[in-house]
Amino acid sequence: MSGVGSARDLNVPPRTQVAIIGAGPAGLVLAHLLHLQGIDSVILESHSREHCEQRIRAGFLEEGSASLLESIGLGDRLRREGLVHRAFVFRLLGEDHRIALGDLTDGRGMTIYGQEELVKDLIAARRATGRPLAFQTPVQACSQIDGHEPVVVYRHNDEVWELRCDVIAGCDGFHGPSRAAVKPTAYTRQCPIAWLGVLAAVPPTIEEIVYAWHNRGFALHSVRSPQLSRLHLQCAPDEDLNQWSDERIWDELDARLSRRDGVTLDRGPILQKAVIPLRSFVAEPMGRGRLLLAGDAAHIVPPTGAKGLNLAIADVHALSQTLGRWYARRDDALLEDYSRRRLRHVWQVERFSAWMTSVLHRFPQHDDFDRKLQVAELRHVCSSPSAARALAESYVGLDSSRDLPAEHQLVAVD
Ligand code: RFL
Ligand code: PHB
Repeated sequence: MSGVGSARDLNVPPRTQVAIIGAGPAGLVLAHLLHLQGIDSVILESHSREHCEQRIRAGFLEEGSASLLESIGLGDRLRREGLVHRAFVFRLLGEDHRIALGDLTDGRGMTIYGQEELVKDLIAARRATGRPLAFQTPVQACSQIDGHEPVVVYRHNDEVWELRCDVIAGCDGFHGPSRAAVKPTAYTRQCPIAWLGVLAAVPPTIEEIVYAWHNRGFALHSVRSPQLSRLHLQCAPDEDLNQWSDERIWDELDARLSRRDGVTLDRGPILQKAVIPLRSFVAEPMGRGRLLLAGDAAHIVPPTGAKGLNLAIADVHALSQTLGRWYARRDDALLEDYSRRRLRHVWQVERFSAWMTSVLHRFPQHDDFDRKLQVAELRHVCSSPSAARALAESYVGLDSSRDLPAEHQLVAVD
């Protein structure tokens, strides 16, 4: 059966103030920020709760993201269990160069807390509010976004339903349907490389986060908890995972992360492995009419800079402020300003993520000259205090363009 109305067994009403598509970090944090302002919302998510809570992805939170979560009552477990790192290492031809983030900034660092753990906290917080969060309700289309009452069409149990609202928040990730309704200009850069990402049940051998430049390709040593290591190897975008036994993965990590003193990694069971594409993407504008995009639905950064989750949180922080003002004044120009306000920061983060990606990886088109330039660039940022400071500021998220009011931002002149 198809119908206009609501899927009652899900507790989804036929109308709400803000219809949020996607229960990833963007959708869930936005819902909580709106709840605190007394704004009603419905979250529609295509997957099951278990699927959302088990998806291994990001894990690095900037201080700005962690303190926002804390300030809205979502930071208890994060502060208790998160691991704070105030430095990282560039391993260059087996030689370590430490970037002391804390000393180079105002004491800042990154909090390591698995995105899947954050999503569990966010879902529990949403449930506690009693407001609707519906799983297994894939959205098929967004319509009437240029009018006063846009409509979200979704499926549940082979039935099609409609949800009417004031505003739609497209928080449905890179592959979701909301961006198509906006019809933005897409700025894209597809990298000819990817990462083989691994989660291993072994305490991290190295205490610090290590980014290794190596002739065999890039490798990253990271952590998720005192018992879990997170490791990445540069690979081909069409890499066949069947060719990568656990032993081959550990051997390759040892080869690329090798130190002059010959210390190797402690090995343990590999719990999960996946090929992660490296791409850069920005949709401009980040919305149209009554449909606004946030998080991966609007932009993608290659994972090298650890920024995707932080951008998603910064977007929805700005979006919740925009919606708060819009409900007070009902001026649609405020909705248009959201995109202008965010894009300057988004492009700064794209710049930083593309830079990290370009200096650390071995690209198919690179010749020896390019490789020598990469080494020179890395030596420069490790030895010049001002270059190191600029890198540290971008890494911890002190971009000057973050949250500038729209009137202070550069707008392209046609
Ligand atoms: P998400 O997390 O993709 O959530 C979107 C949600 O929308 C749902 N959805 C739909 N729901 C209803 N109807 C539809 N038709 C729908 N289509 C999709 C999806 O099921 C999903 O639940 O996007 P969001 O919320 O914008 O969050 C973005 C982050 O997930 C992402 O940027 C980060 O994970 C990126 N990233 C990292 N970011 C960091 O800041 N630090 C890191 O260390 C970091 N490491 C990573 C990463 C991403 C990785 N990926 C994508 C493989 C490591 C990895 C491995
Ligand atoms: C990760 O732990 O997955 C990770 C860490 C640092 C990065 C990117 C990814 O820069």
